[in-house]
Amino acid sequence: MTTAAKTAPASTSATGAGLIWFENQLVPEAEAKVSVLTHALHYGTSVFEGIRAYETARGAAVFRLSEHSQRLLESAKIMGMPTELTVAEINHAILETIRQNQRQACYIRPLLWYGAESLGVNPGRNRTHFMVATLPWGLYLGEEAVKKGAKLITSSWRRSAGDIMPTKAKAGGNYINSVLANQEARQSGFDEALLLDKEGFVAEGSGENIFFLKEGTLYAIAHSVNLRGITRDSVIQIAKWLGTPVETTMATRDELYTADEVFMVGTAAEVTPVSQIDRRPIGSGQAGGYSLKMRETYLNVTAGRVPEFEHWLTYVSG
Ligand code: PPE
Repeated sequence: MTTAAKTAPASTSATGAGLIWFENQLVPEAEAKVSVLTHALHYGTSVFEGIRAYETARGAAVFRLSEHSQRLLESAKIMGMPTELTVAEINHAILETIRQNQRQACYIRPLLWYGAESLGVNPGRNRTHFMVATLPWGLYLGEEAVKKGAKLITSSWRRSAGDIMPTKAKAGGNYINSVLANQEARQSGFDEALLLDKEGFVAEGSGENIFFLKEGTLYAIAHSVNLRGITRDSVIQIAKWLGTPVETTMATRDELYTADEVFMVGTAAEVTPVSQIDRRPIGSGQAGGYSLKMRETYLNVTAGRVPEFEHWLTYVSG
């Protein structure tokens, strides 16, 4: 891989992405272009990751970098999408993109996609392309949701079933389900959608895994059609370290209504308390004390302030 960077001030792009790793070199966002006949644009045949880098006392650090790169390759494997890329090469591209854009904290979006070599559903003749963008993203669900708790509404869209879509793959096409659910929730005045699976059990948010607290035990929604979230895994480990009993469980929506606290987790959402579901207050109807403590602890972990979890950080400057 080469890293022949062309210089471009971040301000030249609308998204603020600045330099983008495109195939195997860094180019200004305006030059990172694809054909309108790109297979992924027509059929959603892409796989992606969402990763965050945080500012620490030792400079920028990527949170759980290799786990994300590994999941990107697993998503490609599920899709039968050929790639020669290794975890080390993906890590390298990500770290180099952060370095060349001189980011302290950012959201990182790697993507593998089928190109414009051929149109038609059969992807047999399409090549797999690779890019990494770094974006200056702040709070995913807004300041108010973080402080006061997010308002959720059960979506009229069910989470795709595992025999209809490969829900463990972070595949572009899967996200039509999330986009529809999120759009419906937002247009109805809520912060986020709660998606049930086709049996009516709680699956996840449009881009977050769900936890609830009841009588001192923290419950993680069991793996079924939800994404195998890396934040979910981090929160389980942090909760155990805090001495909280943790269980995984299936849950119906009414179990969430009567929980003491509910919160959502994800790379973008980090830890976001939930104050209301389907217009019913959760607990006190405010952001819960445990949820806020978990948010604070998670942000301390990502900032490198908790030695027990420092192994989750990859420092950009090495
Ligand atoms: N469920 C879904 C459907 C999902 O998209 C995410 C991440 C999660 C759970 C949490 O997974 P993890 O990030 O590994 O803890 N959602 C990403 C996409 C957000 C977006 O708008 O794009 C994210 O948080 O980066």
